[in-house]
Amino acid sequence: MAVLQEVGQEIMQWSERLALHSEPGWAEKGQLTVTYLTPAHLAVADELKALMGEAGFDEISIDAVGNVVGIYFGEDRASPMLLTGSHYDTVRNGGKYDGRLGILVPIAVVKSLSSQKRRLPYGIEVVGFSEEEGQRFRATFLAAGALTGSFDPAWLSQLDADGVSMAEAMQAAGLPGTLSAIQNIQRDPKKYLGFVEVHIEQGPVLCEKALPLGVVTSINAGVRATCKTIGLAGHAGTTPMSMRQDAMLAAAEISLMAEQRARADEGSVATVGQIQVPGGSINVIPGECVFTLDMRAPTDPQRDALVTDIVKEAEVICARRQVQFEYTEVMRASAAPSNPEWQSRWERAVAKIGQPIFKLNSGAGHDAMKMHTIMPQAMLFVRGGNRGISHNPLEIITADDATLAAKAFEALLEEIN
Ligand code: HGY
Ligand code: MN
Ligand code: MN
Repeated sequence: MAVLQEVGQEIMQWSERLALHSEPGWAEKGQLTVTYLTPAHLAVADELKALMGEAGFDEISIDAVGNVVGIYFGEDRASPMLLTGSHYDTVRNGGKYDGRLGILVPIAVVKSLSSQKRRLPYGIEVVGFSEEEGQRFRATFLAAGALTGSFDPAWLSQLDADGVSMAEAMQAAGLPGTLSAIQNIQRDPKKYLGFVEVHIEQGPVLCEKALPLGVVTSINAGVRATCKTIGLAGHAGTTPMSMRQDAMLAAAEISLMAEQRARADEGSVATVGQIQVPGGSINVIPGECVFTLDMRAPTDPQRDALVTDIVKEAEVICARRQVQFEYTEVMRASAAPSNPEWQSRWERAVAKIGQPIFKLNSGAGHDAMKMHTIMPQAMLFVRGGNRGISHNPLEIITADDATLAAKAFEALLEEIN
């Protein structure tokens, strides 16, 4: 197989091309926000379709949940497929490489194969997953969920911040927006060799080790929840401190408790990413506070203990403050250990291109953890610059590391026999 020369520059250019599309209110500030089925999201899907066309894919389509699917057949169209890809939606004011790098690297490798008119004993199916971040709707891993048969029908009637249901958003985007159409795109694992995903590390380890690539051993388990504390709104000037049922202070105490509890474990994390006092006023004691909890750990039992302890202590805090506590779990994902054979294929591929083999687990969630539920999977991490910062516009990689990722992917293909 021809060695991919400096394809990294092209991948960086493609990343810039996708990053041209951002949502109003963010784009004007030069910030990247692309959430599920907005006009910016649809524009990115079109760009991915065009890139796959330029790369010589045999079949390109957009499926019932907005995934962009490119197929490059093997020697025989009936050959089994290697499934790969990542997501193209972003968090608010996110980075250009989270998810997208994992779509662009396999596109670059298929482009190289196609330009050599080379066919492998298996096909390659690249999926640009339309939704992984759970931003517009509380439906995380929605796209991978559709492919694995775990799309929750209740998601279709979920409303976004503007009161638009997911089904309406789908229909407005030209998608069927029906459960039957979504169930039709479930993948039959028997047709696939497995799932591999290239992704930026989104952490500081590879940067600190001065290594361009890392092989993922496992993806951490996670739970996300929306919470509400309900106290009693009151006059900020006349209500003595001893007579308050301050919903925001309860939430604040819960946040600090969650931080302390997560610190108590090796590898556990807990984050309050959103918090607000709906309809609050500067001179009113908050009667209500809504906030989110994101809790993760390397194993399911450690995660479950973290969640149980935080919820139990939150209830104690609220009882003491005479505040009600409401907790709604919106996402639960089990830890996803890499399939040993696919992990060792990545290790052999990294070694083959002359890079050190470094193994690490993933604190971030990925589409691979959903695909894990129906087929063997393993991931390759690419070093992030700026100490691996991510979910932040400072997220950055180098063209050289992107080239190495493409070469490792190409070498992985040679390991499949
Ligand atoms: O939150 C995560 O771990 C991923 O970036 N969606
Ligand atoms: Mn992300
Ligand atoms: Mn991601």
